[in-house]
Amino acid sequence: MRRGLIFLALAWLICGKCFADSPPPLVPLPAEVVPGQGAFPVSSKTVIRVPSNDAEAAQAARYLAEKVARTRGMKLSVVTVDAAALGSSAPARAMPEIAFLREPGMPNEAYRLHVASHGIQIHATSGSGLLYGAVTLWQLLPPGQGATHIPAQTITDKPAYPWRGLMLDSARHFQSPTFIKSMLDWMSWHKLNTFHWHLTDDQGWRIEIRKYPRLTSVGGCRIPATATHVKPPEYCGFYTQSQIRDIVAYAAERHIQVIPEIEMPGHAQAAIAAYPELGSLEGPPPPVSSSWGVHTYLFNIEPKTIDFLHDVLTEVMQLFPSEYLHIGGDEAVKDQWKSSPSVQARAQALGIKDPEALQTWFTQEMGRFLVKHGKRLVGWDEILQPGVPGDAVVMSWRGVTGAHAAAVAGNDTVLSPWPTLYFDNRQSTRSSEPPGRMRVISLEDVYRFEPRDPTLTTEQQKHVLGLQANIWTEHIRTEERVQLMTLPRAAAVAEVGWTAPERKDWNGFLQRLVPMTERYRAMGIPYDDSALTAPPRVTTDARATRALGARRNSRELELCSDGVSLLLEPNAFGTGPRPLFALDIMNPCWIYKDADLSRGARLTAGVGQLPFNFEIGADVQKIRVGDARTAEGELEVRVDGCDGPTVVTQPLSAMPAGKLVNTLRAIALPAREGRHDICLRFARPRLDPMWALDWVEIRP
Ligand code: TNX
Repeated sequence: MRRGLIFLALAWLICGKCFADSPPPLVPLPAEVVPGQGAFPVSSKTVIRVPSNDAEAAQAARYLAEKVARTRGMKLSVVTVDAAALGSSAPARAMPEIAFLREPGMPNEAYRLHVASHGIQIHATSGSGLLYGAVTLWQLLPPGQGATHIPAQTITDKPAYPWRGLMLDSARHFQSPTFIKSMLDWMSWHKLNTFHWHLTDDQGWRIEIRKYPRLTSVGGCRIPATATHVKPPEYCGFYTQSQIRDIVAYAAERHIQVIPEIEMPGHAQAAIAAYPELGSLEGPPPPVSSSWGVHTYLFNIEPKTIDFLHDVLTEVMQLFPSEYLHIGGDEAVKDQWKSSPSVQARAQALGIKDPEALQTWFTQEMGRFLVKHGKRLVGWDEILQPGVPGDAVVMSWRGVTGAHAAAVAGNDTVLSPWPTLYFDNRQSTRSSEPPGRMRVISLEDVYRFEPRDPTLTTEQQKHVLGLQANIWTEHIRTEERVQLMTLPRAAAVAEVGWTAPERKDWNGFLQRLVPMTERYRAMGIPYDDSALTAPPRVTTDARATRALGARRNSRELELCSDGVSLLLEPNAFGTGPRPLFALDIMNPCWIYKDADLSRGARLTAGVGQLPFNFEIGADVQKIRVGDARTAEGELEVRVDGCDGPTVVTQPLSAMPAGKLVNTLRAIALPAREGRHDICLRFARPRLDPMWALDWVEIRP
């Protein structure tokens, strides 16, 4: 399969004309490609001409030149000329050249790229159109070295949706400004135009607010949770206002709008840790959280707190020119509001009876403030309640029903539904997948996501602005892993958002992705190649299971249940390799399939510990704990199912200091005829920490 793809790609590159049926090396697929006669020679002598006094055209030209230098080793020069001279005399010039030209009347972001043997012209009305023409032209040049030809053709192109984005969570884990810029750059290669930046959450406040320095000096640091006895160093990070301005300018050069998200009234624990008077309950202030999940801390609704939030938004608005500003609004469980006498009193004074209506009041309050400053409010789909501001944009994450309801109600909406567009889900079952959620959301799953809702009227459909994928980073600790989780799935998001649905074609996309991944490699950007390599092993197939061998890591075992199944790395505070535990935190229990017990067997296992740092509300009651008979608990082994009596129970001892995985003493399994599934779980004395299996080996 892979070889086939590479062959096709090579064939196209070498002989564009003879393989007229093979797809152009473009992602996303343009609206229309019409082949022409001949080819345009590109060499280091090729000149790019832009009209004088057209800064955006110059920017697009420099972008093209810089990309070609990186992936083709050629330095094209950019020359400005009088606009009138540019269009008319181009074909007559001695040297073939590339020209950027403004043409009135084209839709926003649209462009036309005309490649002929004597010259290339990129026409657009908008600056974004000029840039996208440059991106397409760059993609027509295969990565490699030196002079080459581009087959003659005319590409007429425009996007299906105006909102094609990615959300990055920089609160749970922090990424450097350099990384953010590199992400903006590769977003631009895909014609993605919206970067939604999740900057505040329970676990960290990451944007400098001059008026409230404690937001970052206190709210920007947390002490990570750990199961080891070593006291962990603080985890800190925030973006200064000057770094943010620099990032926003870098994005603007790539025609990417940056939409900041400041979470309220929930996901506010870091802010409340910094300024306890913002909280809803009396008592000692909380720490910046080191847990994941849904927290209970909500901002109170005192006028002073509203003023504080207005102040914060004022500074935020000065940094981000985008017309949109995201105020979160998700997962605001109302326990604290319900039990706070002062919140209740204030709600009563406002004439608001129930806590849900109170959140709507909160949203309206912020919406009014933003409108006054020429901005539009964006919120997660929880904001969609009677009374939601009419110009608010609803981001549908609990499936697509929020988007439907918003469009029907006349609100603009953006699709980012769990689980398909949640890139904290792994993309294959391969053992090399980084930590995250265990549900598999493959490249194909993302590609097949269909934003069009046929049950909406044409008028209502106009409210669907587009889509974005969300990269939540609870479990995505490093920048490299952000890349691995995002690419190439972001390419699928780009095509779903850009290409008209009737032109979408999974197999064609996979072929066009091959040159795209060559660009990733040429630019030094890591990506996940699971979709481009052999299909993963299917562990339910008995033969495949046996092929795993006697020793299997936890990803190769089956989980007994799928409550909240995660791939988790322990927090370790050195630089060495860390194990990766696959487990259901609601029920840590694994099945080793198909073990030969006919002559009895020896079971050995490597075990480790993880902190239980999950805020899951009342669900915590469902977790079985307190069933241990010894101080640290026992590993319980059962045969054929997890409900029967244990065949062996192995007491556990405390983890040796400095170790992340401990090998248990071998356990003898009694002889039984044939092959059996072995169930392994831990009897545990307490919720935190959790025992986890790293690997299991069963041999006769
Ligand atoms: C839900 S999606 C959240 C986030 C989490 C995400 C993944 C949404 C609006 N809220 O706070 O990071 O699930 O765990």
